[in-house]
Amino acid sequence: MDNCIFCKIAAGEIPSRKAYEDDRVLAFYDLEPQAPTHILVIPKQHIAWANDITPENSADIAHIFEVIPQIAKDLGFTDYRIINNCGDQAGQSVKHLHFHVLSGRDFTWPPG
Ligand code: DGP
Repeated sequence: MDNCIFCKIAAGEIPSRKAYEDDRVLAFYDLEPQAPTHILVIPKQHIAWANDITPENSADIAHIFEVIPQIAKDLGFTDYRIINNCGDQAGQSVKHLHFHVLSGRDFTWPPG
């Protein structure tokens, strides 16, 4: 999608530090890490937010949740937090669906 920064990262038009890539999914390190390890996992196809997950595209989202444990295993961590911010009030700043995977420190519950 035009003017989507994460589409441009997925297409290789904007550089990123990749943690994992296949034909449907890209994982790359967040520019503003909130934990010692902070990775963003995105579907390569443009899905704006979690509200746009449908039966037609949900296989790629399921695939993301298969990929995340593989990334954790490859990077050598077992404990992590997965976050999806859906919408402005939830703090979604980039309107391309992404899952934050954070690891390497303690996390509080409930989140702020
Ligand atoms: P959110 O606030 O949930 O929409 O998270 C967006 C995240 O994306 C935020 O933690 C910063 C990160 N980010 C924004 N632009 C870039 C970029 O160009 N490259 C990388 N690696 N991360 C980015």
